[in-house]
Amino acid sequence: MTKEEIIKPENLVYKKPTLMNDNAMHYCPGCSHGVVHKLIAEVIEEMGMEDKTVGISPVGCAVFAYNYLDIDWQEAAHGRAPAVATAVKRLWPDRLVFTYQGDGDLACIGTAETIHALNRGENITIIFINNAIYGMTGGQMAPTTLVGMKSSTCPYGRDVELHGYPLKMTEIAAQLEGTAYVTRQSVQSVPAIRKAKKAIRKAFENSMNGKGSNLVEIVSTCSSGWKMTPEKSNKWMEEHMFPFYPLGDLKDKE
Ligand SMILES: Cc1ncc(C[n+]2csc(CCOP(=O)(O)OP(=O)(O)O)c2C)c(N)n1
Ligand code: SF4
Repeated sequence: MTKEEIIKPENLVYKKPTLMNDNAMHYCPGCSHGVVHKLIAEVIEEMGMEDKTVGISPVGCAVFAYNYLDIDWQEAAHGRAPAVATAVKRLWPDRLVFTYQGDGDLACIGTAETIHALNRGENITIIFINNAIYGMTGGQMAPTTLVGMKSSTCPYGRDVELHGYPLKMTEIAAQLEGTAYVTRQSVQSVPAIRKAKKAIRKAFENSMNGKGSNLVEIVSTCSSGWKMTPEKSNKWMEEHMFPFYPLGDLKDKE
């Protein structure tokens, strides 16, 4: 096929979501953030919510999410995204409101905001990128760091005696009365990416249908923080993260 034939609209099988602009992403090669951004853009477009979506961006590597997706954004202070999302959704009930947060943002400094927004049943979606480390600030231990996993602040591995156990925020969320849909997904393979997209769509639809709070955890890699190649990171995640953070729906009120 010639290049001209390939770019004919009838031969097009894939294109970048129109909501994703041409800004070059600052994420490291192999980082899960870029894939999840794309899924969010696709779902918003498919729902026809391009002009009615407000994303609440975090502090962490995804702090610049607003540079890549052409929707309305509000930046929140570290961990406070669910509180900001609560205000935005209550003021604008017709908007699709979601937060986008890493595990340091959501499960450490923002634990209280996360639990209370979910428990209140705010009609929002929380997208939770769990790469088990503080990516942006140099790979420090996070609440979700696995037992034995090395980080810059636990170079001999997380030790339960010293650092306690990893926090399973998604399991906690599933116990809360206010949550409608709670799921754990990943984006390391094409089938996983498809499932994650379906989960985001369901969560966004619930948010618009007044069903309550929704949490979509994406078990992710951080090749820079983990000091591994992107390929090895994916394998390591499958071998070590998935047994502790098993994938699948934890709660679906339907
Ligand atoms: C109030 C406050 N405390 C601490 C920081 C420093 N800080 C910036 S990003 C970050 C951790 C981010 O980790 P995570 O949420 O897991 O996201 P990732 O970078 O891994 O995507 C920290 C502690 C800050 N910016 N503001
Ligand atoms: S440091 Fe980790 S989370 Fe941050 S962009 Fe790089 S791979 Fe992604």
